[in-house]
Amino acid sequence: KPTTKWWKEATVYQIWPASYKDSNNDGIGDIPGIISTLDYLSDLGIDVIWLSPMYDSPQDDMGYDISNYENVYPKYGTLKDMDELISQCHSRGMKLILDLVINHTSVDHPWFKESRSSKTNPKRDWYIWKPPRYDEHGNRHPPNNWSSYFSGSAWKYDETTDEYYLHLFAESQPDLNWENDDTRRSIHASAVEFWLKRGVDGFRIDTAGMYSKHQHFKDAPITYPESEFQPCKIYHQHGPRIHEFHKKLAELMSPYDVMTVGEVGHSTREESLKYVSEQQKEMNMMFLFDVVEVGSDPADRFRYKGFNLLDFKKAIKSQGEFIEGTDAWSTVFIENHDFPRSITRFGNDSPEYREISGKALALLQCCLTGTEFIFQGQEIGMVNVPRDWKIDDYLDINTLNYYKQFKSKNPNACEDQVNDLMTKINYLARDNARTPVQWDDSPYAGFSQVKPWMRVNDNYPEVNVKSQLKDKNSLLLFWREMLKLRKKYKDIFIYGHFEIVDWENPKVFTFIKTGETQSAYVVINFSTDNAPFTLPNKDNRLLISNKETSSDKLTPYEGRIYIFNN
Ligand code: TEU
Ligand code: CA
Repeated sequence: KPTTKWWKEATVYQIWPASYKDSNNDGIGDIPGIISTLDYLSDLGIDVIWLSPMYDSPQDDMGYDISNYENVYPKYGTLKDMDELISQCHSRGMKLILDLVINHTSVDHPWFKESRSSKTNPKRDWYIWKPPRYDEHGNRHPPNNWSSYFSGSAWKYDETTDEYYLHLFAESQPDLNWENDDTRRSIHASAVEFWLKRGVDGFRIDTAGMYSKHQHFKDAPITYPESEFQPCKIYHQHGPRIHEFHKKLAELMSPYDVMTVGEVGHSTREESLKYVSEQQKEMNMMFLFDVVEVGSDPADRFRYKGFNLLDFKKAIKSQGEFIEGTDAWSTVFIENHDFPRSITRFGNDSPEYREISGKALALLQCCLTGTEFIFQGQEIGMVNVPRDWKIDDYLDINTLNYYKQFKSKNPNACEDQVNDLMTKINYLARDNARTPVQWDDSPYAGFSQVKPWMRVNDNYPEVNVKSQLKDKNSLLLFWREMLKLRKKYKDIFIYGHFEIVDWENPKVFTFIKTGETQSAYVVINFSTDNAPFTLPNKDNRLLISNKETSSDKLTPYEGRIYIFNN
């Protein structure tokens, strides 16, 4: 039986500060904007806010390129605003966790500026520098064939010292060298302890499996023969010293009552347990990508194979089940800032089914074991941007690099090919999650009174907070109710045992959650057809449904929860 902890039972809400709420009408979200909505979040049932990077940054990768851990990006506010946010959260019984981005910094961080200045600079070894490789014609090449997650080589040549530095992400995000003791000590003091002392309640730990690189820096095996550069996860994910590094981070946090959730993405059960088993004393829980990557190729986010319910069931099962019978803990999430909107991907974003499929997903998510995470706008059913948006409407460096790479490899691409590319981008780009939150139906959706930094999704007149607060049948109020039920029946929903009943059914998802004395029998129709389903073979009562029907078939996207005694 799992031990109870506040962070296991918490509902966490992720805020993407640039797009959340603009208080001073400069078109960019900010911390005072967040503060102005804390009652809204508290009414929704939120216990913890996870704030995506609000640190000082040139914003090449939306703040995941940090130039100063100990200050706030001026357009978002000041340290004083952060103190206010922390105390306003606490006075409502809510908590605040920050994004801990310590695999890399920005090129603008003073540490990197020193490091790149000369080979003898004391901070040279704080980043990962390697000499060029030359071919038989004397042409210069990167030290190995590793590809960056954001397209192209993972190495950038720097003229000043005639060497390359490693950047697993953007060129402007050099990887820190965790092998160096001073580097680690400075990361601890600047990124971790500085904020713990200011009162934050924990961290979402970015790229938590990547700090320890294999030191041989060999060429990666060929995954895509047509490409010059190759995925290199095997040489930087779960590396030799990663658990030593995490144990130290956890030790720094141990005097405080904080929660940690690591972004790990992919790992085997055995590997996962090393990070999140309680006795390992590393992280409390982690994000695995089984569910958010259903249908896509983990090595290339824009290669998509399509959604089917069986894969989805498998992903939900495997992402949650690795903790069964252990002292570890897991997470439940179907959206974040790196993935497209869940209704578009797993539900149906046509006007007819948007709301009902959103409720089906809310119902599902609130039944699953682990700490619950909701991404801003998910609670009102924000969906992907319209297909007719042009490449200029997309702003994410990941999208734009991919587009540029396509254009340079296919200079003569015909219209159909470009259309195909735009269809993939529209479906899978991170930008889909990053449009301004739709607060009301005024111009710019009540996010701001001026034109926002990023285009607002065209559907804001139909999809917004204000109208849903007034409508007792709205998705927003359904979320509120589901979050309450999740806590009321927490031994079933938060801590219970999960069992899939109908693996082979391509339309309906049926599962049982077993609690201490009662269980839930959950049926959800993931299709646009009326679908037959079976009831539990025990006395039961309907706990909740996302639709007022009582037919013996499930209507499209209808979901129901029945309760029975064990
Ligand atoms: O993402 C790291 C990560 O694991 C990537 O695979 C991520 O899925 C990315 O979207 C690849 O397309 C984290 C942050 O969540 C992401 O926003 C940052 O861009 C990245 O780190 C670099 O800091
Ligand atoms: Ca602002």
